[in-house]
Amino acid sequence: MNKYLSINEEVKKALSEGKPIVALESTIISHGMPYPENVKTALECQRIIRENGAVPATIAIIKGMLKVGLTDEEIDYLGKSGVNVQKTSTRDIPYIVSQKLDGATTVSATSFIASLAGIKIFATGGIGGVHRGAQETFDISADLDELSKTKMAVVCAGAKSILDLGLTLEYLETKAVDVIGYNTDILPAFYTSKSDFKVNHRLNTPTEIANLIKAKWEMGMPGGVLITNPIPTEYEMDKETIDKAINEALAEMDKLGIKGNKTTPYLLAKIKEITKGDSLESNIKLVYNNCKLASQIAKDLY
Ligand code: PSU
Ligand code: MN
Repeated sequence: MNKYLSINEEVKKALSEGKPIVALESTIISHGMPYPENVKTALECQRIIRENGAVPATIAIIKGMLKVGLTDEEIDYLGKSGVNVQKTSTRDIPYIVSQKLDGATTVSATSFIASLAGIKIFATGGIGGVHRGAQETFDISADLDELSKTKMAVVCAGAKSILDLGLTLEYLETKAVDVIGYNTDILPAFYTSKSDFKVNHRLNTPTEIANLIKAKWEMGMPGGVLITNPIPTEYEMDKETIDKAINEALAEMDKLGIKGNKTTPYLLAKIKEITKGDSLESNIKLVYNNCKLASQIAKDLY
């Protein structure tokens, strides 16, 4: 066993018995949502995964240990600490580990740690991508490169238009990461079920998705697969309202000069403020929907 890795008993047992496991990230807890909704959502995600026949493995770094499966107390601690816990992307892992610090892991760092533990699939809300204006700033999330290197199937609700969706798709093609639409031809845009872009391939059942993932890995291809799952239409936001909120938030961010890894958390909080909490409600519902789909796919992966 990797001396940096600490896997809880439930996940260890599931790994040894070949039971389906679904990983969950922790930046969504500390930086993605306010307290106490963040903690409530994280616990409910675990419940939904169990209800759908899989074992949840929420991932973070605690006192320098790569933790696979957190206690409720650890989840509460990350939720309460919020942005005071270091947002940890893959590049930050060696620093956090060697300094024995706590880190909330992003999609990239969570994928890396989950795959060390032998987990194959991971549910989240939204992944990072190519930011608008990346031609100037080079701001491209490490989530995309991690997907090209690490064997992890990531279930998300597409990408928000705080990102440049067209460039995000191009980047993923360059990196040989397939973008699957679950029951849709259109790339979902997180708060809304549709965008102006198409996914690469549409698949209509969890089993077909699992078969694609298995085919990729059984052929020895490196990297993961991105599964985009549209927010259920009853929970989606009005396109005009959310576009306006996103543009307002982006303009405010430019004015304040916010850059780098503070961008995504700032925009999420600002959009929530502008929409008076509606965006948070949609965000929570789409995460639950992704936990369910990831569990269904997981059952065919193991
Ligand atoms: N999108 C969300 N909620 C989140 C994130 C993205 O709707 O919490 C987090 C995820 O952890 C993701 C990270 O991996 O932000 C991407 O950050 P960056 O853009 O700095 O790479
Ligand atoms: Mn970035």
